[in-house]
Amino acid sequence: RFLTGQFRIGGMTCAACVNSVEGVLRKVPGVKRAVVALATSLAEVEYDPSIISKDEIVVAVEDAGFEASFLQ
Ligand code: 9UX
Repeated sequence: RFLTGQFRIGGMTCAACVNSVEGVLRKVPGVKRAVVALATSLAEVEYDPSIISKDEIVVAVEDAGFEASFLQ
């Protein structure tokens, strides 16, 4: 049973940032799918809430040097 969360990502200034945020997210245990859009600063993350919480996803992005907040 997966959930899909939308996150606002801050601090992405070039296309390589998108790749690095996606790479971080896809390596997080419990994340099944992550798509990041530079133009909108949005990330859509499909995750297993029995393995990881939305707050832990936020922390993983922030540990990589970006800002993140859960939208819905
Ligand atoms: Mo671009 Mo982002 O030169 O972390 S990769 S600004």
